[in-house]
Amino acid sequence: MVFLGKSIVPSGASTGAFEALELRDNDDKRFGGKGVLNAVEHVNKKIANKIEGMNVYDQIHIDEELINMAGENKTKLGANATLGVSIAVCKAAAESLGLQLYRYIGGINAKMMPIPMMNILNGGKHSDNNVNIQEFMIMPTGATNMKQAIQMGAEVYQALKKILKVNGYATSVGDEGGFAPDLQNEEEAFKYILEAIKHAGYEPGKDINLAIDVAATEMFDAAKKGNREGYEFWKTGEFKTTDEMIAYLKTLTEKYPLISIEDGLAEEDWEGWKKLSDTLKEKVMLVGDDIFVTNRTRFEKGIKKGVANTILIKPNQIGTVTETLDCIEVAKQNGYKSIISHRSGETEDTFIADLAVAVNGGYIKSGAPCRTDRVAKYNRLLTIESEI
Ligand code: 2PG
Ligand code: MG
Repeated sequence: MVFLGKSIVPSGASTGAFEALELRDNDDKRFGGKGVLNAVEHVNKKIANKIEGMNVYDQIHIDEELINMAGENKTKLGANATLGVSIAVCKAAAESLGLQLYRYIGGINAKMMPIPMMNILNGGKHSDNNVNIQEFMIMPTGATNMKQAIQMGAEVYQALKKILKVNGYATSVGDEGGFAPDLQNEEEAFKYILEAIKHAGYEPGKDINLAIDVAATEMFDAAKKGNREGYEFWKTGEFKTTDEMIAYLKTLTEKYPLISIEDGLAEEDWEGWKKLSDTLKEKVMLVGDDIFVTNRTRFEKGIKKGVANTILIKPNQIGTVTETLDCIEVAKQNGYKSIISHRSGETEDTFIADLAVAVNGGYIKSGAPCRTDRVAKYNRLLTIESEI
């Protein structure tokens, strides 16, 4: 019998400098240089030659071959090539056993539905508006199950649409399906989201909490372009030093029911991250995305330094299922939380939904309850919930 495993890999707009290489052709005549013929050829030739005939259940050794062949940062093959194969192997294995993917990966202990972190207002690199913070998310922490969580999220999302409209703002959406209006400032985003929560009949801070992804590496890079070291809110021009950023983020946690801050500082601002962690680690989830890039070595460095308390898990930042699972394992062993995450450039592939349940991860970030690429993951979670 032949069993098929198929996967599609995502791509990010605000990528960390330390992510594994996403191989693009850079041929200006095709897709503006974004073509992936070379990566596809690596899958069909080099990788196929190597792994054909290997045991599909031996994910670790197949991934080991991919890691060895791809070299440092997966530059020889592209992490898009290796991840596509790695996930396809995993899916084919599950399929051949007649098991759902989450059950194959997680075994009999896969049982915990993650809390969705729904990005309902987009800024930063994910939109062309004037909002500097990249993501404003709602977390339906008061929901007792996924069905209720999705309902709460969708109701708040629709309420936010009405409120923005009434206030004369655009309700077109950004990369992750959240609204992308031009606002007076970031605080207005919080204000309207809180209004939307109440309008939908929920209590902020009780039924629903807030999370942000500052994506501060983008701000750090913007400041650097102007020969300054610190953080430039590049869409509106304000500048903050690391200490000022920490103070700013602290203020936000005092003013709003904010329970999670991702990338509050830049990917190489380790000292700043340490200070930020000492200031807020006990109070909120401090999520490392660009600083850790789902890379065990960088993550372990952070753990040693006492940086952050949560890791964002994006399989395509590292390029194999095994390395992704390793990071989640390291997080568990060190008392860090994991958030399984999509990318701003997503597809209909729902691997991350199964992964989140398989590892009892606790959290998933998959955008707004809008646009099929985002909703597909939430729908998959609803299906999984009905099974378990
Ligand atoms: C992030 C992600 C996903 P991107 O920064 O966390 O929300 O965005 O894929 O653009 O890196
Ligand atoms: Mg991020």
